Amino acid sequence: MSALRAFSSNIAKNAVRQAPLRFAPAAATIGATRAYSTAKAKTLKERLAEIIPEKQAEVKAFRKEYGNKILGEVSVDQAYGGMRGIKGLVWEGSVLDAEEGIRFRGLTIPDCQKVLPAAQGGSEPLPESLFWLLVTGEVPTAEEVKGLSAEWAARAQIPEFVEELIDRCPKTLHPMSQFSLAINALQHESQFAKAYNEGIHKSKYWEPTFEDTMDLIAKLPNVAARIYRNVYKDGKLPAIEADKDYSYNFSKLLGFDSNQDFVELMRLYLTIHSDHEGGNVSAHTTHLVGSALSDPYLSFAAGLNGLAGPLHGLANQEVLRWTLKLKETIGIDASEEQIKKYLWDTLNGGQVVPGFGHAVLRKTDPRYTAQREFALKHLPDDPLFNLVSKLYHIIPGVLTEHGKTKNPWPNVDAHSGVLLQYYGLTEQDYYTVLFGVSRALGVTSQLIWDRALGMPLERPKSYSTAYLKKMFGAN
Ligand code: CMX
Repeated sequence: MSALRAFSSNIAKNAVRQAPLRFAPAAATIGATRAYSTAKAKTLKERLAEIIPEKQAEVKAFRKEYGNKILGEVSVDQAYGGMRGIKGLVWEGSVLDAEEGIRFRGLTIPDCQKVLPAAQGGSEPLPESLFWLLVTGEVPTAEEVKGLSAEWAARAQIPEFVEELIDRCPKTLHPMSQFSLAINALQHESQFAKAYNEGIHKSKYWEPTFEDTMDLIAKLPNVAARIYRNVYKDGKLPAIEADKDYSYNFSKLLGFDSNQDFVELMRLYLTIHSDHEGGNVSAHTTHLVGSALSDPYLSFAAGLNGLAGPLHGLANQEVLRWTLKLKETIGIDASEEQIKKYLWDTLNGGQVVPGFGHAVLRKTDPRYTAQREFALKHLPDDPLFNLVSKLYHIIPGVLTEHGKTKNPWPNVDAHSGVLLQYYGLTEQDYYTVLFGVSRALGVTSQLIWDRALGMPLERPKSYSTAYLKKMFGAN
């Protein structure tokens, strides 16, 4: 029997998250019906193997009829201006609307909080369920998510030489550099690289890409937590628990599992930082490098290096540094006037206010709002959260008056630090590593589709200024 999986907000409202219900997000690009059976839950790979031929046929038919339609023109300013607004990428997992923010396979963050399976006793979505959604376009059942948690736990161990490599890094090497180094070293295990060397047929590329992706994601907590323990603690790590979810295990490796609220924060954090369509630096880089058929480890490591930039993921570290400096300089109870002066000093010093502005968004980032709501629920009286709230009410006005930024509203990075501080994860240089663990879910799920859809080598055209001038007859 076939079950209609049309998503509607009405269904979402009534969704029982632990029940085996299926919803197809409105914007999902995968077929609208799916055989429903009570048989044993399929693994993600089994489900994907069913979906891929349908999607390949859908894309082929779409391109046949609409392949020559025009997406847009490109101006000289856009070529010099970071390619803002140029429509030239396909990204299946999520689409970003400038006003509304991100939708994962058609679902907003509040939708995800309603319909994606949570942990027993918890209320935030499990990142495993988000990964399933990103890869398949379908809301998984609780049973399917449990299977994925178990699979990741089973694949979590990292080779000894990678442990030694991390252990040999000086504590002064930035955690993101250590992270990138370790992911490059994990490439030793790549099934895609091995299969390619052995002459795998291109129609099968997606399979070792999927295996690498699953291994990579599974191993991230052991890599990331080892860096944390080495740099900030005694270097000793506990073992992963085979029957626990990804976020619990990651929290345990970091040393924060005794606080259920922290584990819930990790589930929310790892879910909402995962994907932000394809044009942002980490996503685009991973996709670009993958287009050369570099395996998922090499591709993701390249994306991480972009995430480590202060205008991208590193901003979450910068926000906390900036906020703590403000607190130190003018006090946590500073008046609105004092805060405004501090802001103008930052702007007049030729620096950006970290955590505010966005290349695409033009409203408050819903990822900021989700974290704010978490804070209102779990730490409403925390003095630093109250300062962040105060800044939320003051900064957009000052940035608007400053008149440069196209978006004066906060982005995701403006809120994460204060939550982590509250639970005792105070080492802000480490924050981008957490972002990176989450970002792996989004960028690697796209890599699977890149290979399944036969995406070619990416190679846009460039010109020199001299050539452009000649093109338009400029002096
Ligand atoms: N503070 C001060 N000035 C800002 C600003 C901010 N928060 N945001 C933008 N501006 C300035 C830009 O630097 C630029 O100035 P110039 O014309 O002198 O070069 C001008 O406003 C126009 O920029 P824009 O078109 O609004 O923004 P961009 O698309 O160029 O850049 C971003 C977007 C995120 C890099 C920018 O808003 C910024 O630097 N924000 C602070 C850093 C930050 O929070 N980054 C994290 C983003 C989310 C993420 O990727 O994780």
